Amino acid sequence: MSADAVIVGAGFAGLYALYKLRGLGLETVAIERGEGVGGTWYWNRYPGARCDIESAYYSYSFSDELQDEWDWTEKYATQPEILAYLQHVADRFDLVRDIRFAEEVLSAEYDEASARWRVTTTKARIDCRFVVFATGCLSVPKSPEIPGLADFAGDLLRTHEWPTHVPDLAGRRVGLIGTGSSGIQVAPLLAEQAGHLTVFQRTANFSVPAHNAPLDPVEWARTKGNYRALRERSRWSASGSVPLDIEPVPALSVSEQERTSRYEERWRIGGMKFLQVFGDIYTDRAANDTAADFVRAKIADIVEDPRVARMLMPTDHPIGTKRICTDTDYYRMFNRPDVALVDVRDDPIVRIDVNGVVTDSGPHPLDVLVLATGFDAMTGALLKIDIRGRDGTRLRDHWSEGPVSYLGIAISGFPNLFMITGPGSPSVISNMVTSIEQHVDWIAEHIRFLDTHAVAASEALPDAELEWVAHVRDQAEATLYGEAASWYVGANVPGKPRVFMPYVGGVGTYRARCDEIAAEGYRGFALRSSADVSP
Ligand code: NA7
Repeated sequence: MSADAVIVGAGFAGLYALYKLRGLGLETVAIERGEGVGGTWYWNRYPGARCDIESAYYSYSFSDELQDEWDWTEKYATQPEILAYLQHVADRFDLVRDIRFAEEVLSAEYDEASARWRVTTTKARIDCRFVVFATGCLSVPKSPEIPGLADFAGDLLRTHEWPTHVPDLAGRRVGLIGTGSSGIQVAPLLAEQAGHLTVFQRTANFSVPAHNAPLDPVEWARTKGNYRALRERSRWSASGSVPLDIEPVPALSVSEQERTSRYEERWRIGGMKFLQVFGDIYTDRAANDTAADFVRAKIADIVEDPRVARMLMPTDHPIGTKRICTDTDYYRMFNRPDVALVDVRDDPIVRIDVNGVVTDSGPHPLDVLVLATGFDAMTGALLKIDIRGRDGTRLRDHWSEGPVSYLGIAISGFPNLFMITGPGSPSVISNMVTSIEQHVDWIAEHIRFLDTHAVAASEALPDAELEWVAHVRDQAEATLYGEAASWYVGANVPGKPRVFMPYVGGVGTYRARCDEIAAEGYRGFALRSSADVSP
């Protein structure tokens, strides 16, 4: 079959891309591995799964009608509510008819002569002009690399593909490996249901209380009344959400008392904006230490057993350089008599066997084992597909030393291929929905430009790509991000090249840069005329 454009994925990015490309009059088809829309929010159905960005902003802004008609119920929406929202969007804009579900893209190969892509899926071959990867940044799970996993005789559950029928946990011994956002969200709910919970922690993470609550109707009405202006502020902000209404002065420019009182105030409000309270948390280690010390002191206050509290205090990375978690009663959970913490740096996991997890100190018998061990972030989903560009160049080879791209959108040697929130763009450092809309809008405008200028193929120039990669690296090097062995640098996947992947210069700055490049007739792109292409 043939189409003008193939979109890979039907999560937030794929759905909007489908809406937008269809709006350009392109015959567009989306391929989705799941049996329904939703992407991340389709797969990650574990108890406690929620977004850590406020619902009011973790949602589309492209349609005033959609925005006006939808009401969120909580400050931070749960996975079922976000999934219901995406299903509503898919229905409302009649997107489903162009989505092929339960189908996976295996390869995409570019033909230079015709300037077209051949996309091979598990069910079909599609010949198309444009291919848009909306594959998500955290969609390919990472194996925990622990020997014996397959031997475990109990129930093995994974947060990223939580089953619809969950075994009853009442009275059972549950183990949890992984204390990133997923582990920290699921743990308190496992503790409530299980007979006993053992948390196996490798790296202690900083977590701030979410203080989730039902949305106050008066406040929600006020947000909706001012929605367009708030969205516009988000688009030009650093993070992609409405920033705090305070001057972000350096942390050490105020007295200790003032600093503590500002942290206290943010802790009471909760959420990821905790770190926005001062302007230099991400760039100055001494400033960062003040925030880290504050959170460590909170852990000491909340957790009754000083030994457990110490184990929970992160010491190996500056706060925020691994994605900060938001939680509901995570630290308090460790005061329960039926919850234990094992620090696997001190007491390493040796193997998993039929009965449970075996650490250096001995066996931990379990009935249920939950894995929340993370993802092959940002590049995993793209490199899983055999993508071959001009002259048969494989993306895997082009990226053998880490991902390189122009704007995180286009790749040299891969004409008419676009990534949504690819490595080199703000993506995971931002409110993803804001970034997704910006990328999709930019790509759609680019395609419109190609059509109105009789351009058959657009390709990032190698120099523009190198320059962009250097710029992304320079931005990161001006921050403390490099001090953490995080998934932002691929450190969680053995053998993955260590390259800092997201663009940390801010969503607004990035948007301005993209707009500037478009205004200059797509500087940095080679545009091949339709006249040069064999019909
Ligand atoms: P993360 O943040 O990558 O967390 C994965 C966790 O699993 C992390 O604590 C890891 O420790 C731990 N892990 C991974 N492998 C092992 C092994 N072998 N043994 C022990 N512990 C292990 O993934 P999440 O799903 O929680 O969150 C991903 C993003 O989704 C999040 O940032 C939000 O944006 C939403 P490590 O830190 O590597 O030592």
